[in-house]
Amino acid sequence: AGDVNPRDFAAKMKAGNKRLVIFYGSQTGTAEEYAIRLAKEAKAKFGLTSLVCDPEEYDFETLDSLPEGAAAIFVMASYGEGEPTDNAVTLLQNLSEDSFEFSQGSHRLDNLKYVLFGLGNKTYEHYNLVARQVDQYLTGMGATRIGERGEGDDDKSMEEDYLEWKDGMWEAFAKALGVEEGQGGDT
Ligand code: FMN
Repeated sequence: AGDVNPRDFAAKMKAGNKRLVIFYGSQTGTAEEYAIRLAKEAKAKFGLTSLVCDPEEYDFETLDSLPEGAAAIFVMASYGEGEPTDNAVTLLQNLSEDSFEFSQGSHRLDNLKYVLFGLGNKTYEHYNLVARQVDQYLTGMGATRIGERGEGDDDKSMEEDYLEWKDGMWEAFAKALGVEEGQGGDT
């Protein structure tokens, strides 16, 4: 007993009693910082602890078997021609393949609830494309997004965009998970 596959985030969540898993697609650390902030807010507001994950270090076939009452958060930056960050290439590949298989009925994510915040820059042609793709893939496999998809613009207003998005998201989150504010811990 106690042997948890280090690449199995769902098993780690169960072992650590965590109801949130937060993945960040990040090249220079901004998305990772927002991932950590979301984890801290979930703890402060609802007393929920999170597993914050570099997607490169995990496998995704357990995305449909999170613990009861759990949710996933994706914080995804876009690069190049709307490409994923290096650490999110495999995640995007997995999601797009599954999404394709789903169209033939093989892989469903009906039980998955997810929150999504994208990081981009409006001076690029493919603004926030990775977050939009993740949204499309997950929804296509039957997953349910919690609240609106957030999109931050690093050219002008990343922080404002985040602040404008997060309160409505947490409200929707509380409803979706059946938790209440004020159950927070000491952070
Ligand atoms: N944002 C977009 O929305 N679309 C892009 O195609 C895009 N390409 C980028 C290419 C480069 C070389 C750089 C530096 C930024 C690009 N961005 C693009 C903006 C980044 O997504 C944004 O700065 C983000 O905050 C970076 O997050 P990170 O620090 O977690 O890597």
